[in-house]
Amino acid sequence: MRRRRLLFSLLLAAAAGMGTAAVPPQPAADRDATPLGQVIPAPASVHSGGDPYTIGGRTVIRVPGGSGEARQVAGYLAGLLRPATGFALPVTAKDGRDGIVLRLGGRGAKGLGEEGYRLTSGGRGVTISAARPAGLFHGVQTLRQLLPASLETRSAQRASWQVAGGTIADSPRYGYRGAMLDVSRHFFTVEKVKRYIDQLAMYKINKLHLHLSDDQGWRIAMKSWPKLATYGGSTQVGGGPGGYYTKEDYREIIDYAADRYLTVVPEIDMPGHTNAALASYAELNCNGVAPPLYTGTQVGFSSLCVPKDRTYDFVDDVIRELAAMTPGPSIHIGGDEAHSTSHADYVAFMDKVQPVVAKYGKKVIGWHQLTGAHPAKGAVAQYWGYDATGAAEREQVAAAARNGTPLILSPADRAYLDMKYDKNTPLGLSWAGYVDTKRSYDWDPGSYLQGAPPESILGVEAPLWSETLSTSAHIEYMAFPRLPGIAELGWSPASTHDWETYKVRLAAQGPRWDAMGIGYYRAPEVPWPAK
Ligand code: NGO
Repeated sequence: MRRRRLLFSLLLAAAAGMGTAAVPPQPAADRDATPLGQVIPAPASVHSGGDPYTIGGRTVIRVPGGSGEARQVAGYLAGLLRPATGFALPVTAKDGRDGIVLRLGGRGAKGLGEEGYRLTSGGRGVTISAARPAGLFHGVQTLRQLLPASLETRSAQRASWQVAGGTIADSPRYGYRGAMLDVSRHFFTVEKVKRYIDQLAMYKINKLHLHLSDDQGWRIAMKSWPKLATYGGSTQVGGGPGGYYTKEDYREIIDYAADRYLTVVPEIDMPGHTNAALASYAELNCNGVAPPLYTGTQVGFSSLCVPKDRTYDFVDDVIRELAAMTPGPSIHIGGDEAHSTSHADYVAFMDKVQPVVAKYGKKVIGWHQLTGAHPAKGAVAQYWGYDATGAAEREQVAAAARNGTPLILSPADRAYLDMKYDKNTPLGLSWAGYVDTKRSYDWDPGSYLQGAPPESILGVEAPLWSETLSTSAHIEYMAFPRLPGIAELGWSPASTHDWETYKVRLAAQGPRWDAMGIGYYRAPEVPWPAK
């Protein structure tokens, strides 16, 4: 009898051991539900209380009424939850109060706007309500962060999939919350861009600005000027093979972004930063001679030939083709660092080019140097100055804002993700100084640019220039942990702004990034949990 019992317990122990191998023990941090509101960006309003909801094997995802877009968000949510939980989580159009409910429209959605949502969690389930599918999607990102970090592991995990009880009502401070990727200095494949889009969507970024052309490479196929991509895109910084997006590739990026509620803003930088185009077509040069391709990192040496008519055939063709393949409302025409273009030529060029963008049904965005010309009605300027930017230049931008040119803020010593964190950062640049994680977060877009009315600020954008970056690992090391801070400045009300509490929420993202394979920089000013 005793022997049999011993055998039985030995067998049990062996089985438990096997179980441990297949399903790792639950990490300590996973045992308590994440406090409601412990997410990035900070929600506009949080009321904690009541029972938590635990996602289990019988949980269903409900899309009452089941509009196509809401169903798609439900499918996305199921895709996030199934691998790590191991639950079936069927999506159903049947209404009910239990499980996870994604509810579009109705009373619960009042006052939430285009992107807002309300998340209510209690013993029987979690309901996300929104007026528009984008709101449901953002609510899903909040729900995701309320679940244990091991959710991000792509294989079954043992954890308590608990969502704290209470209500979040949330909508963004700004409509423009962007991230820019420079795919010109180094080319990034469609897969790499998609990976970044997934990361941006987690933090409710809603614009992906693609810097598609520069001295070192032209990255988008143009039927009317084919050599731009095939020749102008054939190299990159350091001399590698470069690359470009076919129209199908570009479409794929746009669709992938749209499924995550990001709009693509394509940029063709003009009249400077154009060596790749000038090298591809001799006729674009004032002297009729094509310069060689360029693989260095200097700026300000190239210019389209402003007096030449052929230049405007080129601009018209490029904008026409780009507008036709871009569903978003805006085209970015660059306009920065035109050091090889006289001021008079710069103004003349912008006077001719902005109407072309309008002719093809798009709105102009330009770097803030555009405010030194005549910004067209409806044009938007993107401010990328920094603390050392002169008062006259700042005032020129502020005056334009007062005169009706809205602004996107990307101060280089705050929002540029390519600036080194400190002197030891192995990647990145430092012309605007070092930008540590606190500095990157600790400013207010509403009052940042003196003299610019708060209502002229459309939002913020975090540019990532790629002179020194060529892999996804490089992108992620520079973007994390700074990107979530810029995302929060774009989304959260100013009243939530507080470094001391933000850094705690930021630290809680670390294990999530570990689970996702994001090699982030462990900024010393953030209290990361031990690995
Ligand atoms: C500047 C410059 C870019 C560089 C970047 C590097 C702008 C708008 N123009 O920003 O060409 O790549 O700095 O930080």
